[in-house]
Amino acid sequence: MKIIHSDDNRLHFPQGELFGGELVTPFERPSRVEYILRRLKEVGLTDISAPEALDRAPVEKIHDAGYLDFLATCWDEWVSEGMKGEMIAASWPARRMVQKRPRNIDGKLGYYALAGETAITAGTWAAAQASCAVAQTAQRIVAGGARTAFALCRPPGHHAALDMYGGYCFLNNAAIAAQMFLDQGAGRVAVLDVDFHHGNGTQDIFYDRSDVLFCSLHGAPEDAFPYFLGYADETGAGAGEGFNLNLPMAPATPYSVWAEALETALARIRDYGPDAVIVSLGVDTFKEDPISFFRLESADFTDYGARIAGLGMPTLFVMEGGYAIDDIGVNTVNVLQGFLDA
Ligand code: SP5
Ligand code: ZN
Repeated sequence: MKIIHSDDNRLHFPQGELFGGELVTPFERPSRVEYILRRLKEVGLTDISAPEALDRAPVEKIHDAGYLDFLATCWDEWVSEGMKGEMIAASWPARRMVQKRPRNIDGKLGYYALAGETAITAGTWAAAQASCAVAQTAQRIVAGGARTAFALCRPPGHHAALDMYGGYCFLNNAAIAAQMFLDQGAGRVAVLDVDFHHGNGTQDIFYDRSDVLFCSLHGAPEDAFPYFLGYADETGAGAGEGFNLNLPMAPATPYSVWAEALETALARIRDYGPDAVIVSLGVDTFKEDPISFFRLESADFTDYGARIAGLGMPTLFVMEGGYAIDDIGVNTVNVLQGFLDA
């Protein structure tokens, strides 16, 4: 299987993530990619290449122009305002406040942030664009007739919405890839989000559309980030009614229960009959993940990779989360091997 990866992911590595009232080394860090690459090579998945240049057109269909301009210019503006640290949002347009973009850089930061844990640094925009190019290049491989491809994206994307970053995400790589399939002539695309966290960005982007089915398995919003989206009663709106499936699950959910939810999602995807499936592949469902609460074991990742293969559909894997770094390589590659060996 072809694997796409960019060293430019390293350009995004903030020193601080706001966690428990402290600034800690971010869970979402460059070594995640190194561990995955090492494991890919160990098992002989060595068809790894760099991405082609970013195509801006599908990015502009998924994200707001003002938001993209903000991402491109915010660091320079922050520095020129005399700020000393990394960009971390601290003020939001909360309930009963005005949803207007301020002129002040600190205000703009809160306007475009959906969470405060994610810092922006000098290299963030370059890394986010490289990550998106990785997804785009892998998308073209699947669109060109390959059974599958793996976009080893970093930073991840599924929390990024039309005009919001956060949850370590800036550009919604999976959503942009879905848009590309449609622009190239696909009638329907399914996004299967198996990251521990709800893919709020992807859901929001396609919520009122029927040409993209979004199915997500995740920690219940009462208990898990992003907290403010991901309930089971969010089923789509307008033309998109019935094309959003949320399967939230409780703390300590074991694989037996998770796999049942996966079968529910797979049945919905079969029924939908998409031309392609995009898997938002987060392995933070692992029992040792430091910020998540499901109980999957490494062998379970192989098992569910095979179940996804059972769809028999062209499948693009797009890397999202996973923070148990010692095991991230094995768990990620197990999904791919489970798929390939099915
Ligand atoms: C792509 C992705 O996986 N993003 C996840 C972003 C999560 N950010 C907020 C984490 C808050 C974690 N609080 C967990 C407490 C654990 N004891
Ligand atoms: Zn996650």
